[in-house]
Amino acid sequence: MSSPEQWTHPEPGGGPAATAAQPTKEQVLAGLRATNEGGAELVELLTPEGERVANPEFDKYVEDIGAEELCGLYRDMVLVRRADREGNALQRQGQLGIWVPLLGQEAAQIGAGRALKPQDMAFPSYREHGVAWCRGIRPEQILATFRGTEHSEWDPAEHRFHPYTIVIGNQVLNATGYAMGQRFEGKVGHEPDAEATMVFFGDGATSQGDVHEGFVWAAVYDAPVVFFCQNNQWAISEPTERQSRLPLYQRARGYGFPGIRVDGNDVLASLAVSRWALEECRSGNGPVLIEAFTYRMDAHTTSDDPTRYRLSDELEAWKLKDPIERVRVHLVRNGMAEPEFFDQVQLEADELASELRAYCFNMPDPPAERIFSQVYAEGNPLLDKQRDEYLAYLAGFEGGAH
Ligand SMILES: Cc1ncc(C[n+]2csc(CCOP(=O)(O)OP(=O)(O)O)c2C)c(N)n1
Ligand SMILES: [Mg+2]
Repeated sequence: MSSPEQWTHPEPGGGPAATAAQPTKEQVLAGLRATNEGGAELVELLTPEGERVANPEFDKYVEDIGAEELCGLYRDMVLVRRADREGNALQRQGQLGIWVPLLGQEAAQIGAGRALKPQDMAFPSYREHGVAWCRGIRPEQILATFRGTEHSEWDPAEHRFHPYTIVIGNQVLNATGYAMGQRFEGKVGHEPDAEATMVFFGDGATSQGDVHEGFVWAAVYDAPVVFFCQNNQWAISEPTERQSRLPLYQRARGYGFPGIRVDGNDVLASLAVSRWALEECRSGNGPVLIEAFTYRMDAHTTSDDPTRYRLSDELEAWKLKDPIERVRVHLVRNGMAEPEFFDQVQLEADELASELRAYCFNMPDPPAERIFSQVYAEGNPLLDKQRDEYLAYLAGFEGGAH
């Protein structure tokens, strides 16, 4: 549906606003840009008040979403939020080394995750617990990464979901290379088996060279990759408006592929736009950049204290745009779900939380020698020596080496 013309030539009259609002004098002096408004270009199908708004371009991508399917998306979001809150609590209880909260980004992730087909490949950063859920990964399988006992507890090939990447932006290169491979191997353009790749990264990651390089390579090789940027307004303590002079999705124009901004707190819009973008890629029209405009409602990680750098009224304003609440209101107002449904989901969330806790408390400590045994595929004399020394050292303690 997209043509290069559409994206590379500005519309008469200036086209989409370069910035969502005029910066104030103070912002100009501080070098800030007003990118923190959603702007008129935002694709939204469900308002924060739970009203369904018609969208001639994107409605057709969610035609199949009736009451039952919307209830399913609601359930997904409630369950991943609950697992996320439990992960946070487990870190506070000393069970995990760190936790990276997804709070507030449920709609962006569930919409994108449910748009993926089994044959597609996904590359997450470290906050994509919602996408992991959609790829059939149990929340328990995420714990080990944050306990520091496994690099990844799932088989990336089986789930078509790469291990978490902590190095900012790096997965964009991996995903672009993977998508180039999909094209070279002829996996693009032949329905119903055509494949695409989707890669997840943050607003801050767009300042990394890896992301720029990924965009360039994907563009010149027409790689079937959807770049899914969750603009949660913050890169740790750095606000988005300090990182870009224009809304992030507009950067795509410079690379020659479509960029689109979606309300990342609207699960329906995220699903519709992601389906469109993946379809573009599977049929050979990739790549596509999606900017999901959302908000990180919790700290960057459990090691961070956001009260040091942002005001609480910002969080209060975003609470009114809560991704789960708007779906609940919509379901209730339109008689699409009975009170029993909400009770049932609540019950399921409680069960999930208690299973997650029990699993975490019973996780075995890996043997100390594994630090050495998984470095090289074959033996290494220097490492063997270090291992022997270390195990002898541990054996000197009461209880010995584990
Ligand atoms: C290459 C690299 N540089 C710096 C860091 C430290 N770091 C960890 S998270 C982060 C901010 C990322 O922000 P964003 O891309 O917006 O993602 P978010 O955490 O908001 O989801 C930084 C700078 C890192 N992990 N990797
Ligand atoms: Mg961010």
